[in-house]
Amino acid sequence: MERRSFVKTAAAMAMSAPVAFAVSKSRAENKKFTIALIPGLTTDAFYITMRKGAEAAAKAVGAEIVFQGAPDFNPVTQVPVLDAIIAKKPDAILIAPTDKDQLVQPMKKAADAGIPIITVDTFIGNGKYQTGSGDADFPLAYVASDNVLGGAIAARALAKAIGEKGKVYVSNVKPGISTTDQREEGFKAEMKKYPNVKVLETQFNDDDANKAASQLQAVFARNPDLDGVFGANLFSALGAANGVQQAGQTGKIKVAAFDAPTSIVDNLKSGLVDFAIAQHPAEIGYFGVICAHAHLTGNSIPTAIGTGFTVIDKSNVAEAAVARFIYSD
Ligand code: T6T
Repeated sequence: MERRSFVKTAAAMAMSAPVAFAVSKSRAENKKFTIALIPGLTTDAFYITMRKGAEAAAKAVGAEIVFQGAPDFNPVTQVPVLDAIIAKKPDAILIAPTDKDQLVQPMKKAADAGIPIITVDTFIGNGKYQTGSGDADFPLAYVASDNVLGGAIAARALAKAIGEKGKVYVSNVKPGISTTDQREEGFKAEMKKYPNVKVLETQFNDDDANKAASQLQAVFARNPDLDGVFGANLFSALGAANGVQQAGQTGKIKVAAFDAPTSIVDNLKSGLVDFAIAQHPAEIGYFGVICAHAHLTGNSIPTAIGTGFTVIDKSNVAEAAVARFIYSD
């Protein structure tokens, strides 16, 4: 008798529990969440394209995106933007932290305020989240390109372009940015496989294309036998290519570009740039929002999502399936 009533109660609970869960879950699913997206900087075609992907996902799940960032790629200007966003209490924050270390404490404030935080494009700490180790593992997920692989792809293609021998260097932004650090790491590791290619000292340009152009000319002045340059992000590549053109070396100094702004089309066609490694920033924005929304509606999410690359050169730049990865302005 006792046993029967226990079974009955347990059965009744089992019946009612999913109903209660379904009600609260569907309430969460029906809520219009506000998801903030803080880019590395606002005027970069890479982040403009990421925003489009984020907006597309937000439309699909009925969320709202607040896009707010700084005018330059710099923790000093990004942290006040983050603080202002935290004060607005969005339901979740997607952020491309502009420094691996300097953004840890400012982002922790968001996590401590109960705002779920996901990093897109760049990471903090070592990029391994939810491990229970270190002080920078609190973001829920990292959605980005595999930047070590991207650097290795650049090295292989540049080595091929220069006949696997000669002098090259990396035009990079500044140390401390996870993405560009990893690209340089992947590039140098892969170049070790080409014993006849010498990698000269890296030139840091602070994300300033003009500086990257002058540096190209200075490196060329010191090394008239310079064969190639790897521009490790959009402004580094654009600047390095301009430097090659200003030095009258188009086609002679090979340019490997990371990122694919619209100007890349003309640069590939004219032979100023040999190939561009396009990231898929719209995918990063899209899946960043999907992750945030999944978490907010009670679903588990992966701690890392890798998005792809498309290598664009003169031979395929006109193909629609390739050209769709050129960034929006
Ligand atoms: O290359 C992208 C991005 O991945 C990197 O973190 C910073 O620079 C860009 O935004 C291009 O300018």
